[in-house]
Amino acid sequence: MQLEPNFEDQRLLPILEKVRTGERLTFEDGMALYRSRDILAIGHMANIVRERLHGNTTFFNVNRHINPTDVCVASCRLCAFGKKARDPKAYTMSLEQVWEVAGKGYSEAATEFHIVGGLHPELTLDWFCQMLRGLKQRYPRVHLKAFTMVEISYLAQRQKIGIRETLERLREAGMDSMPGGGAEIFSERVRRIICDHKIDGNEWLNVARIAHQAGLKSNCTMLYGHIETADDRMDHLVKLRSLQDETHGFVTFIPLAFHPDNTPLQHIAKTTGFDDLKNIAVSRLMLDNIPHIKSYWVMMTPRIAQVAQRFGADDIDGTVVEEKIYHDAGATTSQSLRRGDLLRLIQAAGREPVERDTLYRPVERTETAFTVLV
Ligand code: V47
Repeated sequence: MQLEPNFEDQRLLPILEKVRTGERLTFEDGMALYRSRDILAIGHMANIVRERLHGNTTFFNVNRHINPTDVCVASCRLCAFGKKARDPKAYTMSLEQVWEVAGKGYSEAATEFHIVGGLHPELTLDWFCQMLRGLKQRYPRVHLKAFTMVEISYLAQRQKIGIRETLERLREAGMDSMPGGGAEIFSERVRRIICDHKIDGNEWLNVARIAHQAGLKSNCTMLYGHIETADDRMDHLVKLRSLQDETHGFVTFIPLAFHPDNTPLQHIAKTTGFDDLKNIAVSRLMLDNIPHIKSYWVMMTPRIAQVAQRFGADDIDGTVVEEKIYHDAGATTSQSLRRGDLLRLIQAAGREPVERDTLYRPVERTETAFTVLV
């Protein structure tokens, strides 16, 4: 029996009809969703799609973030993490430190290292290849999800070789897939203000396209809650959807709320729970060809990330262990959650937790070991 929802915003009813029949939503539909305050109606529709795709499952993983350096040649106004090399607070790990840090700080074996960092003017492609090789040697069963499209473009430019060759060399050294960061928002007007030193939106999409064509999977993100408009958000989502029609290489979309503290944009108010849930729901409804929507607990707080599991999200990210990018920007969440904490959050939301590897294969775990079930 299908329950008839009681929509406060009757203008959303034609969208409900499309959701029910699986018809693709248009840019204008997306704008109607962003304009509406009927969060329960929007969440209800996103939940229909989420349950159609993933039933009652919520995915999580046991992962560790590694940020080899915060030295960055760019000075993006959105960022509190990047530092100039001369800054006494800046750090760059040695290869040995990266390999050592990778093994620290969690009680259960991680299945994924999430590796991103600043655009360091001296670390070479060869250094990063050595880093990956050393990680694979020491942790052969751990998936290396490494380098944003922005880092790839910078490494290629410094090495004076193409994107494809840069990716091939990193892949040969052990890179298994790529995270979704650095996309920010594709609008050039906004990028000029929040991240004018970064590659433009087209180049981000172009690197993603080349990576996918080379057989690499990646995630994608959108940074919201700064100076962008609803039009900018919709434009970003529709561009990701178009590329995905072409390549099918995106695995997960992660909406990222801007954290203003310690950035030159710290006068901007933080996003609210309402906005965070709406972005999860709207992205689930618009990105009909991207399999997973992640509510990243570090950014949203565990509480909102949990509720998001009923507003379109099917993933809550992982144990993380050591998070720097959001914590430098004033995040008050803890740096790490234990596997048991994630299980409790998911179960309390009435969802069934499934531990996954990076590519969403289920993981079975005993006290000391894990097996990826293919
Ligand atoms: O690339 C930087 C953003 C990203 C700030 O792929 C900021 O599974 C908010 O991409 N406030 C890093 N955001 C995080 C990221 C990510 C996280 C979890 C999972 C995955 C995945 C990817 O955070 C950066 C940038 O887009 N960022 N500074 C800030 N002040």
